[in-house]
Amino acid sequence: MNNAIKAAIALPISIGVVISANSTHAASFTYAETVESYIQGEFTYDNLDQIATRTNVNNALGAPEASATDNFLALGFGGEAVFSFGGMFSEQVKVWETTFGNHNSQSDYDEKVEVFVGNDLENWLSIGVIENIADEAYIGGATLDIGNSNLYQYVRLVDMSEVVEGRDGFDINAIAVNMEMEREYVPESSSTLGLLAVGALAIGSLLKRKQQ
Ligand SMILES: [Ca+2]
Ligand SMILES: [Ca+2]
Ligand SMILES: [Ca+2]
Repeated sequence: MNNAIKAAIALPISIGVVISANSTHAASFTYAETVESYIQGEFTYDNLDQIATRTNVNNALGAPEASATDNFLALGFGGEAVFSFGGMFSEQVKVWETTFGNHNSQSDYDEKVEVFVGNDLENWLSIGVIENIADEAYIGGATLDIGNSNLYQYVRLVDMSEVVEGRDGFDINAIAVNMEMEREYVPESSSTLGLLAVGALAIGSLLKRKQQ
C-alpha cells in the first residue's frame, strides 16, 4: 500500500480517538437500566412481606424517589448487585440510599457499600466506599470519582454494613453513571464517518489513477 493511501486511512481514525479523549463537557447522569445480578445478603428479621418488597430489584432502577418510600433494593448484610446503563460510562458513579427516621441520632442506621466498576462481570476496580449518612447518600445521592478516564459497562455494589439486629444492609434507591463521554462520542463519530467517506473517495481516486 503506498503512503498516500495509508495516510487517507489513518487520518479519520486518529481524529476519532482524539475527540473521544478530549471531551470536557459537564457531567450528566444516566440511571441504571438493568440489574445484571443480585445476591441477597443476610436480613436480620423475618417479616416476609417486607423482605419481598425490599428484594424487588426493579426498585433500584430509574430515577430516585425524593422522599423515603419502600422503593429501594436492600442488599442485605454482605449482599451485592450488578447494574448496567444501556451504554458505556466514565468518570463518576452516583448512588442514592434510603434511610428512614432521625438520621442525626440513630447511628444504628449507618449502612455502607463498596462500589466497583468493570467490563466483564469478573474483574472489578474498587472506586471507594459510600456511607448512607456520613456521605449524605440518603439526601441527594453520593458521588464517587472513578479516578481514570476509561470507559466501563457495569457497576457492582457490595454491602459493607456492620450487622445489626432487625436490619437489612445498604438500601439502593437509585444508581447513576456519567454517560457524558459516550454521548459526546456519538455526534462526533458521525463527522468521523464523513471523514471516512472522504478517505474512501481519496483511496478510490488514487487506485483509479494507478490503474490508468
Ligand atoms: Ca438505609
Ligand atoms: Ca437497610
Ligand atoms: Ca428507587
